[in-house]
Amino acid sequence: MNKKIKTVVMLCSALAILLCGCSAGPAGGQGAGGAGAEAPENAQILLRGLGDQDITVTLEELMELESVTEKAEAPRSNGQIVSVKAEGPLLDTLMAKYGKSKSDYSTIRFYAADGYSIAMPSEVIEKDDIIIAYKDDGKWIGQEDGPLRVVVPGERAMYWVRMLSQIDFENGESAQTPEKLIILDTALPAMKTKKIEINGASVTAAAAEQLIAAYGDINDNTIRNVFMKASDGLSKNETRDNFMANYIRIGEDGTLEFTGQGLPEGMTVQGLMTVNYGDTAFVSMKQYADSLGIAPGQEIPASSVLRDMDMANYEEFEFEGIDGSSIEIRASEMANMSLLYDGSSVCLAEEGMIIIRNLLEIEAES
Ligand SMILES: Nc1nc2c(c(=O)[nH]1)N[C@H]1C(S)=C(S)[C@@H](COP(=O)(O)O)O[C@H]1N2
Ligand SMILES: [Mo]
Repeated sequence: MNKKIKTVVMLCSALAILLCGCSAGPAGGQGAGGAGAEAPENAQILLRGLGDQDITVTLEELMELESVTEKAEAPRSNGQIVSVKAEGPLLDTLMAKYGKSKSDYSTIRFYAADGYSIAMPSEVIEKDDIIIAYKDDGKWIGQEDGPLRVVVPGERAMYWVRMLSQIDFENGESAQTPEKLIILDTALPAMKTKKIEINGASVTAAAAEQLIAAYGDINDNTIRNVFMKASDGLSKNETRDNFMANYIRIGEDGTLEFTGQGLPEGMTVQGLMTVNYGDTAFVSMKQYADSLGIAPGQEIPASSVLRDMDMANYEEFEFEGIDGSSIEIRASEMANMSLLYDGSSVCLAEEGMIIIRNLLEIEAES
């Protein structure tokens, strides 16, 4: 047999084995055979708030549930695309095993082994398939992303929690109607700030806990969640503990960011606009003006600020400056009042005349 013919024969038999493997033999690749086919050991998640007791669910138990396989893509905050072919049970299927459904809860919070966590709001919970994926493209999900990853097709990648370790099922908390609004553009510069290291850079920041100690009820332990919004429309619900342990970074131009040493980057809130803590709300007028496309120096009607901060239902307000000067204004007299943000400070003005400089707070009178 010459060399050429020998090669052809070898190719033919290889092909025969391949064909045979495909049609009759054991499935290659992801099944019993292929590389990396071993299921990860000791993979499990903790479920809290689903029953009276915490529940541990192992990978084996997840694999016994009916699974789905869905291709999904989502943009990261940096514009890159995360793309997966997720395989695993739906959260619905897992919850049904314990006699519960997603509609029993207003918030579902996912935690990961690297300290990342995110609360999924009811709009997202209701409409979307939430997959507890154990495989991506037919392969077990590696350590960096798994062994379990949440995948929510059609939703932003921040909900796609890698290294899933725990799920908390929560009820009842949403942002309260504020009684008091603190103007961060005035409050923060007057606070003791710190230099903290973030990603190797030293930045100026105020401890969230100090901000709350100064303006909110720090001892109110009924408050479990803190609500944040950014000027780009992002809204976040953080546990009180997590909020308190972190910082509000103050950029050179007054831009705010919720951040902290050791806080996973995906949990930072850039362009922080509002914070709701119990019945105290905080607003960055810089960020608020940005979100509306209002240039510095332009008047913003006081009534629209109050409406946007969900404070339109009160009859009277007290406006107070950082120097203690104050004025009471009835809702019916609000038409001539406006807030002026000049790029650094905020004033209260009546028909363009400044009444209070460095406005610190607006309190609803009852
Ligand atoms: N465990 C964990 N999961 C996480 C994050 C994280 O920091 N830790 N970041 C989230 C954010 S903000 C994004 S945009 C996506 C990024 O997906 P990728 O890590 O596959 O690139 O993961 C999400 N899941
Ligand atoms: Mo992100």
